[in-house]
Amino acid sequence: MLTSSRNDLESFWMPYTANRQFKAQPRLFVSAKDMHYRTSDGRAVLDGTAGLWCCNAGHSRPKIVEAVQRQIEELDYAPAFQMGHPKAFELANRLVQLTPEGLDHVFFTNSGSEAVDTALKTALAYHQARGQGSRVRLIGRERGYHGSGFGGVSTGGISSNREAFGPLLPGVDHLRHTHDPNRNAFSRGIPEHGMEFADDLERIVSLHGASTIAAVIVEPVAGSTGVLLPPKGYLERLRAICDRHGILLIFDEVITGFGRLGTPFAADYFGVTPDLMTVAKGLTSGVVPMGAMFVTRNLYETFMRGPEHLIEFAHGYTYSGHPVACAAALGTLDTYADEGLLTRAAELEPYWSDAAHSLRGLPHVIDVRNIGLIGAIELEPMPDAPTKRAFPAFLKAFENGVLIRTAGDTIALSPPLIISRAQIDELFGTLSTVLKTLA
Ligand code: PXG
Repeated sequence: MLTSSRNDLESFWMPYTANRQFKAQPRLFVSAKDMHYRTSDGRAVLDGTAGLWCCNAGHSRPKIVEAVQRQIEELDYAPAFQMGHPKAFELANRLVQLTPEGLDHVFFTNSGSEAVDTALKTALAYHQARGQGSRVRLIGRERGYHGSGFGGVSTGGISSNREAFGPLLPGVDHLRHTHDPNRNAFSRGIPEHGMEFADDLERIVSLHGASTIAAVIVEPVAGSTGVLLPPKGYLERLRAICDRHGILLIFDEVITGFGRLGTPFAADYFGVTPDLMTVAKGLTSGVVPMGAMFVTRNLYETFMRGPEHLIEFAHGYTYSGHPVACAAALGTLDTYADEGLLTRAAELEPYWSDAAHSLRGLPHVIDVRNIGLIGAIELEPMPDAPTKRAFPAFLKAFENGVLIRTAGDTIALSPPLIISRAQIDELFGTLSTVLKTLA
């Protein structure tokens, strides 16, 4: 039995966690069902964040649980290289029915970080295969998050994730982020102002030359740095500039994929189709680690031109398309289909938006923004102590039975897509109580 004494917690070096602070005052979940976690001291906690933006179908859902249990008994593992198993092909076929038109080939990974590194490598290798090997630059965006691999950290734009790790990948440049609270505070849905931020790409092309640029990677909606929305027309403009200059556009849909915005993918929501798309999280509703990269037929076929006995793309993972992950993903897709979850956020969006914006006017609230089933409440930072205001809100909400996330001084909400209206009320009701008590 795990207790909360300091010694029991010492060995595990926790990811993206203030280890000493956590271990002095631990918070442990021991079970979960549907919309709730249960803590080690027996309290139910409403999941306002779908775990880490991943449990889109809710927790311990029967079809997913059964699929995983059955799969482990039937086929625990099959070699991923030079061998296959039926569920990987079945899943690939199911997924490309769901993805935006044109994205019809899929490469499996085990996480979002791996999906991103896979996409960046694919972009480079694609240009090389077409005789445009000078296209080696990768363009990311300030405040972007693309996971923790070197590719994702290099194209990502979070200084605290970058500064300890040396020069990272060479030849990377960044667009400015699109968060502009002076013009867009308290937007409902897509903000009006800032389409012109996309023109940063033209400036980067002018600076380096289009013939040196392989790809641009952006999150359609940036999650990790506090929910940064694309202004009206921004993604369309980015797409047009990429087309003009032969640059590949990569959408990192690790957070936005699988119904978060009320459409299967953000590409559907915005009507902009990238050349490559990365997903993870909602692919298995967080049950088994899995990620994926989707590419267009043209991109895939470019790799398929050499001698047939040679490996076309020297890349992959021991667990690419792991049978248990594939089973979890198939059970997840069934659950999404049975319950209409990939479009449910669209039905709930007006209610969700009203609930979120009801927090306007509470102490320290300087912005509220929302899209699909994502909400963000930005708090005014304490003078000289950024991030210190929001974290106590996380702790107090947890004490009051609600799980939220904080990114800097922004509270981010992204519940499972099965949330009820009454639970939306509970989530924002608790948050409102908490905000009134903050220093
Ligand atoms: N891309 C994006 C857009 C992400 O949001 C990753 C890649 C990396 O995925 P993996 O599976 O390697 O972790 C992510 C992950 C948060 C939070 O609270 C966000 C993520 C992970 C943990 C916390 O914002 N995103």
